[in-house]
Amino acid sequence: MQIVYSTRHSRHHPALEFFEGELKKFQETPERATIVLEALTAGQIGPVVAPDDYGLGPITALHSPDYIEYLQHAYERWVADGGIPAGVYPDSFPVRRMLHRPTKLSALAGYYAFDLTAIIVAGTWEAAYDSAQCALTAAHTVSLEGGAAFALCRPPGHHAHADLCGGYCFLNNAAIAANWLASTAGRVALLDIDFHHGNGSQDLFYERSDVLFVSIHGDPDRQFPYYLGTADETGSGAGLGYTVNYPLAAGVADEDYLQVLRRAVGRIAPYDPEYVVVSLGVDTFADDPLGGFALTEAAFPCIGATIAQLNRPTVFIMEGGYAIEPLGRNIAGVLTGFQTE
Ligand code: Q9C
Ligand code: ZN
Repeated sequence: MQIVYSTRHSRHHPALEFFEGELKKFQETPERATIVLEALTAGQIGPVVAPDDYGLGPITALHSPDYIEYLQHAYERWVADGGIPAGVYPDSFPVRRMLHRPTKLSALAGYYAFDLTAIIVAGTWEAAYDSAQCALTAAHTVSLEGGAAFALCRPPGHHAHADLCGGYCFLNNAAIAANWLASTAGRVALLDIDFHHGNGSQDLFYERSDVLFVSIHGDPDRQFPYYLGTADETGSGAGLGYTVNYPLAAGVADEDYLQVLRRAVGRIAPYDPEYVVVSLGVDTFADDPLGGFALTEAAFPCIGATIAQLNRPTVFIMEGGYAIEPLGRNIAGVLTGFQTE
């Protein structure tokens, strides 16, 4: 299958993030993408191509123009305002009834974010833009040729809302691809198997029936993103019944996880989607520093094979996975399992 990769991801490289009460090394590193690229190349998964440029249209179809304008210029304005060169960090958040949109950059940063991990550096916009273009290129290929493609997206996307960054995400690559496919197809299924709930994707499609959102993730009562992702969130309005969440307790291992995945796939099949988009995070792996499940390496090919049973044109979008050394093997495992099914 085609692999879409842009070298410009490396322009997004914040040094530090606030983690469990301390400033720690930023975990969503450029190395993540290069290690996956190496594993996919070594495993001969398919040809590697650079993304085509679909412009801003498919991005602003989901993200608000003021948010996009903010992302494009935040860093230069921050530095001009006397901010530290390390990156744009929010200082406050407009929670609940606090609604004013301020001009001071550290406050505007909080206005457009829901946590402290979506740090904007000089090259963040270019990296996020290309990440979205990788997703669109993979979607376009699959719409022309069928089969499957893998977008090696970095930064990831599934936590990003229409006008909110967070969880290392700026532009919602999977949602942008799903929305683009849905504009010509009647039905698209977005299956999110990152360890964390895809809060941004859920919110973007919550009132729509043309994109079925199905997510398996750590129970948000204990796990990031905490404030969304419970089983009783099922969509609203025209979208009622088109959001399906499977929150799981910590410690879930291969057999139990695969059983839930089969149930999720069984939920997608009768929807009869023309395309499947997969938010592919492998932070479900036992040793992941940000995950809480107990999946072994052997689970990942089974995950790919289970998704293949839908037998639909499928776009894989890279999301999380922070155990660096096994990251490439685990992504390659899913794609190989899918291909050999
Ligand atoms: N102590 C993705 O996998 N920090 N994002 C959680 C928990 C944010 C993960 C802190 C984790 C975001 C795409
Ligand atoms: Zn994740």
